[in-house]
Amino acid sequence: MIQKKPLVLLEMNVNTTKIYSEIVTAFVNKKRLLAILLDPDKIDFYEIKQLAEKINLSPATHIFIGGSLVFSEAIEQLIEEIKKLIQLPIILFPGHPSQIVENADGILFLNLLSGRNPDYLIGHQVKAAPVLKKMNFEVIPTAYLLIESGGKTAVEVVSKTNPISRHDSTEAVATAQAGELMGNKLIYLEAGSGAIQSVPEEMIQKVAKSVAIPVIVGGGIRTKKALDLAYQNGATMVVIGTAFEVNIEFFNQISHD
Ligand code: 1GP
Repeated sequence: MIQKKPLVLLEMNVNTTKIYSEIVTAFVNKKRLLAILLDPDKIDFYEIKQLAEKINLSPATHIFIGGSLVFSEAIEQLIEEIKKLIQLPIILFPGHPSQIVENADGILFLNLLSGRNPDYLIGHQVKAAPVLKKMNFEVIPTAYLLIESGGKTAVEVVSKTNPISRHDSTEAVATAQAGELMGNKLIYLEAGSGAIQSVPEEMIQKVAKSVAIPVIVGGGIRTKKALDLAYQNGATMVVIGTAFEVNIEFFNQISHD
């Protein structure tokens, strides 16, 4: 006999694809999405108001929260403060299952497919899954591909994985396609936070053409030109963190076309 799902579970599944639906709409309509990455370790809580004002005046569409080393209390507190000042969707971009907190709007459920470390392919996901199933927020499975960027990045060190060579678009395409076929809903091409070189244009273009799901590009984007090129080559969303941390006036440079 087929058991009926309790109503409460059905209700939990309603409205849990809003963030992804909006990303797909942008993908279909070739609209540009911009996520600002906030790392609780690097943010001065006294300057949040000024930061929020800049974000509210910028073309930013999403806030990503995460970092390689931060703990959940700091993340929860940062989200609480930001929610008072900014209306944008807040998405967890976790480096570890311990960074999952309930007051975000959603989470990128990352699968580090460029690497061969089982912890980042399935271990952390197994730890996180029971926690996420109890939470009523959106979980977006994301194929996460680390791309060589001219130096060792925090993701490389923490995950103990090798990035895909920046000259090997064939490997990047095959990995992205495997990610799509495994059921991931997004491809994230990551050069690493503070990367010396961002993901090569040609690689973005080849990957974006090879899959039917939106591509996110991040890491080392510091100029309006690099931002525009990422979109022109097929990125639906670009993620920027360091450029704003180093120079808050960078918001002014990207605010007007
Ligand atoms: C890192 O892709 C993001 O995960 C953003 O990188 O800090 O270099 O902008 P940056």
